Amino acid sequence: MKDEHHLAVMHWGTYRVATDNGTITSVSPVEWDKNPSRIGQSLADGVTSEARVKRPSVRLGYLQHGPASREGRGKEPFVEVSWEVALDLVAREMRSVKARCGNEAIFGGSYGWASAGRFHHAQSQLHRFLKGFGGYTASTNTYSSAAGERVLPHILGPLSPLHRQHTHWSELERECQLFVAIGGLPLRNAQVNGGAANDHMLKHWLDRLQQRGVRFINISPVKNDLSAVPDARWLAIKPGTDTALLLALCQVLVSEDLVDHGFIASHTVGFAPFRAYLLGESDGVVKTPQWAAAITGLDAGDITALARTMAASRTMINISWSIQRARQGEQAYWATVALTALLGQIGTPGGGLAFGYACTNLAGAARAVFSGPRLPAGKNQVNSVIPVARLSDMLLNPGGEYAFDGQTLRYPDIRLVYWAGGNAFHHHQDLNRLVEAWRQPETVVVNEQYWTAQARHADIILPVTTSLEREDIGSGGHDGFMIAMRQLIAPVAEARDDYAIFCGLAERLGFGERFSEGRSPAAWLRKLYDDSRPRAQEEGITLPPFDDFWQQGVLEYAPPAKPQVFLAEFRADPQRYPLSTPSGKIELFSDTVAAFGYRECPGHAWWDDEEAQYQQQQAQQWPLHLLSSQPRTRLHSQFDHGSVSRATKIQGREPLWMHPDDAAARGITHGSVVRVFNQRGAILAGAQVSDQILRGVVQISTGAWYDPLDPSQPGSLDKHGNPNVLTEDRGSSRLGQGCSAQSCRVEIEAWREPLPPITVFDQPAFTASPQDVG
Ligand SMILES: Nc1nc2c(c(=O)[nH]1)N[C@H]1C(S)=C(S)[C@@H](COP(=O)(O)OP(=O)(O)OC[C@H]3O[C@@H](n4cnc5c(=O)[nH]c(N)nc54)[C@H](O)[C@@H]3O)O[C@H]1N2
Ligand SMILES: Nc1nc2c(c(=O)[nH]1)N[C@H]1C(S)=C(S)[C@@H](COP(=O)(O)OP(=O)(O)OC[C@H]3O[C@@H](n4cnc5c(=O)[nH]c(N)nc54)[C@H](O)[C@@H]3O)O[C@H]1N2
Ligand SMILES: [Mo]
Repeated sequence: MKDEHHLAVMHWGTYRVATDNGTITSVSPVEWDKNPSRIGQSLADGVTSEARVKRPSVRLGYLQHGPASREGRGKEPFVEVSWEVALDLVAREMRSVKARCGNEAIFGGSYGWASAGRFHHAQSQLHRFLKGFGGYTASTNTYSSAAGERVLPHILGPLSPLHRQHTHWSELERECQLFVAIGGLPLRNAQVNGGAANDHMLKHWLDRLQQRGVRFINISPVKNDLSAVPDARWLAIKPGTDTALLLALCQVLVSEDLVDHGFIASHTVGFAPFRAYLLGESDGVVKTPQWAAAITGLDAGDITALARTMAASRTMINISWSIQRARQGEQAYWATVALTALLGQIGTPGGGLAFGYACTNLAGAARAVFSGPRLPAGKNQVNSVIPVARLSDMLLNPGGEYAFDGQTLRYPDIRLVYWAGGNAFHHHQDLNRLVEAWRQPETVVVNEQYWTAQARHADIILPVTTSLEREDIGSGGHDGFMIAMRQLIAPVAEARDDYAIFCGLAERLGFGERFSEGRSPAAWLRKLYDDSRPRAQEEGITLPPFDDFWQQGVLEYAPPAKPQVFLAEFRADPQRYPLSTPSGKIELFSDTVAAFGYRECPGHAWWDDEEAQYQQQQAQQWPLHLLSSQPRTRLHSQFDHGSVSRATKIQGREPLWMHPDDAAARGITHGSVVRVFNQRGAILAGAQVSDQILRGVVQISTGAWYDPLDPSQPGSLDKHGNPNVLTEDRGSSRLGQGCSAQSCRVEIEAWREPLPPITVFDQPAFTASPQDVG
C-alpha cells in the first residue's frame, strides 16, 4: 500500500509530494493515472518561488492618497504592511462603499479557476463572504463557453448538464465508425479537469478507437490538434469559418435527400425555414460546397464527400469549445446541432454530437457522477449580474445600456473590485483597454499567491496559501475520486488562507460569527463532507464516515453499471423525455431567438456576411489570424513561473507557431524573437516555424504573464507574449456576449532590437512606508 498521506490534488492531476523540512523534494504521479500530466512537476519549484506574494502589500499612492490615486495603479511601487493594517484598510473601504453607493457597487464576479480543493475554493469563499456583507454585483457564464451556454438552452438544452451526459468512450469504441473532430482532440487540453483529473484517459481511448478502425477527421487550422491519431485526415479550415462548412454539409444532405426525415419529424421543429435558407430561398444564396469552399479554404469536392460519408456511417461530430469563443460563436454550435439533427443519429451509442471531448478530461469519462462536497452558497441580496466577458465594458460605462440574450440591461457603477482565485490580466481581452478600465473603480483588492499582473495592478494585495499549505477535500465533477488533501508544507512567508482572510474581514465588518459559524477549517471539511453524503447516496455512491475517509485518504467510486449515451432517452421517447426547449424538441428554428430581433442572430443557424466582411477588412491591414489556444505546459496563467512552462519558452518568450511561408515572407527564422502587433497593442514572442499550421494562421498559447516594458506608458509593449494584448474585446454577439478571443488579426515582424529581460517573475518594486518616504 502506497502512502496516501502526501497527495496533492491539482486541476491537472494528483501527485505524491515528498518534502524535507518544508521544501518539496519530489513530485510523482499516482499509479492509477493512465497518462499523468507533466504540469505537476512545476510544483517543486513553483510553490516556493520568488514570484510568491510574501506579505500584505499596498500600492504607495493608495496608502498616501487613497482612491484619489487610482491613476497610479500598475505603475507605483508597493509598501509591505502588517495584516492588521491591510485588513483594516479593506474593511474601511468596503464599509465606505456600501454606505455611499450600496452593495451593487462592489464587483465580486471574480472569475477564474483558482485551485482544486472544495473548501478553500477561492470564489466560493469570496462569494459567501460578500453575501454575508449584503451582496455584490456578480458575473454569469464562463469564458470557456458563454456563447454556447446562451444559445443551447433555446435549441437543445443547458450546456452544463449536457456536458455531464456525454456518451462514454466505451460506447464510441463499440459503435462509432467516423469521428469528426472540429477543433481536433488535443491531448494537451485533456490534461485538466475542474477540481481534479485523477485518471487521464483521452490517449487510452483514442488508441482503442483507432485499434477498432474508427476513422478520424481533424477539422482545424492546426494539424497537431489531433496528433494522437497519426492517420487522421486533416481538413485545414480557415479559423472562424466552421459555420459555413456545417451549413454546406446540411445543404448537401438536403439536396441529395440524405436527411433522416423520421427523426426530423419526431424530434425537431423548424425544419422548413432552415431548409429554405440552405436552398437560398430566403436570401438568394444556395449554401453549396462551392459557396463554403470560397469561405473556408477547403475543397468543394471534399465537402460533398464528407457529407455523404457522414450519412453513410455511424458518425460522431464533436465541436470543441474554442470554436464558439469567437465572433458569432453561437452559430457554429447551432449549425452543429442542425447538422447532427438532419443526420438523425443523436442519441445513438456511437453517433450524434458532442460539445468538447478533449476540452477537459471530463466528456466521455465512464465515471460515477457526483458533484462532490461544496461550501453552502447562501443568497445574493443584490440582483446585479453582468455577462462574464463584459468586464471592461462595465467598468468603462457605468449606467450604460446593453443587450443580452433577449434582455436590455444596464451596467452598475462599480466602486470596489474584489478578486480571489482568478486573473483578469490573463483571461480578459484587449489588456490595454482593461488597464484603463481597471483604473475606474476607487479600490481594487486582490487575494493572490503570486505577483501576477493582476496583483501588480491592485491597490491592496493579500498573500494567500497554495493548496499544499492547507487541508482540503479534492473532488472534481465526473472524476470518480475523492481525496483527502493534507497540509504538506507550512504557509510560505505570511500567506493566509482565503477563509482566514474573510474571517478577519467579516469580524471587522460585524458578521464574523455568521461567516465562520464558529468552525475551524477542519470542522468545515467534516461538515461539507457530511452534507454531501445524502447527495452521493442519490447517485448510488455510499460514502464512509468522515474519519474513515480522512484516514484512508483516497475514495474511488464504482463506475455506473450502464455506460451512458448522450440524449438516448430523448431519442427513444421525445414525449416522455422532452428537452427543456420551448417546444421540447430540437429547434432548427427558434421563435424565441427570432423574437429578440438581433440582426446577427436570426431564428436559425446562419452565416453572417456582414461579420465576414468586417473580418476581411481587418485582414487587409492585419493579414495573419491569431489563435490563442490553451497551454500545454500550465493551466492558463497558473504556474507560468514554474519550470515546465519556462522550459518551453523561446529566449524567454512564449512560442508562437507560424507556417514556413509566412515566416520566410517576413525574414523570420525558427527560434528567433518576433514582434506581434495590431491596432490594440504589441507583444514579443518566440517563432516556432512549422508546416503543421495553415498558412495565414498563427497560434500562441494563452497564459504568459503580462509583462509591460514600461507600465507608465499606455499601450506599452508586452515583453513576454500574452495574446490578450492583441485580442478584441467584443462580445460573441448580443445573444451570448461571450469571449470572442479567437477572432483576432495581427501582423508580425522580426525583432531586431536588444531583448528586454522578463521581470514579471521577480518581486515588484517595494518602497519603505510613506512616513519614511516623507
Ligand atoms: N486570448 C484568450 N483568452 C482567454 C482564453 C482563450 O482561449 N484565449 N480562454 C479563456 C478561458 S476558457 C478561461 S477559463 C480563462 C482562464 O482564466 P483564469 O481562470 O482567470 O486563469 P488562471 O490562470 O487559472 O487564474 C487563476 C488565478 O488564481 C490564483 N489562485 C490559485 N489558487 C488560489 C487560491 O486558493 N486563492 C486565491 N486567492 N487565488 C488563487 C492563481 O495564482 C491565478 O492567478 O481565460 C480565458 N482567456
Ligand atoms: N493544459 C491545459 N488544458 C486546458 C486548459 C489549460 O489552461 N491548460 N484550460 C482548460 C479550459 S478552462 C478550457 S475552457 C478548455 C478549452 O478547450 P478549447 O476551447 O477546445 O481549447 P483551445 O486550445 O482554445 O482550442 C482547441 C483547438 O481549436 C482549434 N481552433 C481554434 N479556432 C478554431 C476555428 O475557428 N475552427 C477550428 N476548426 N478549429 C479552431 C485550435 O487550433 C486549438 O488548438 O481547455 C481546458 N484544458
Ligand atoms: Mo475555460
